[in-house]
Amino acid sequence: MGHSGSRHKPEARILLLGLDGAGKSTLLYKLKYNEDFHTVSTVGFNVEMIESAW
Ligand SMILES: Nc1nc2c(ncn2[C@@H]2O[C@H](COP(=O)(O)OP(=O)(O)OP(=O)(O)O)[C@@H](O)[C@H]2O)c(=O)[nH]1
Ligand SMILES: [Mg+2]
Repeated sequence: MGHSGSRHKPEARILLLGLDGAGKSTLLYKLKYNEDFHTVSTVGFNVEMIESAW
């Protein structure tokens, strides 16, 4: 819900699919925190919400 005058921001749900060790988690946390993370192999899956300034 937005108050009058606020612009609706489009939302997207993105699935990132790749082989083990392809760099999916690295890319996800780079996009979210703009930092290089030391990752460990993901058990299950990672879900993050990212808000862009666009
Ligand atoms: N050279 C290089 N290494 C990368 C790049 N992206 C990630 N890596 C390295 O690749 C390794 C695996 O990265 P992850 O992000 O954990 O890969 P993942 O796809 O999430 O792996 P799983 O969780 O096992 O499926 C890590 O050691 C990263 O530092 C890249 O662009 N270039
Ligand atoms: Mg991973």
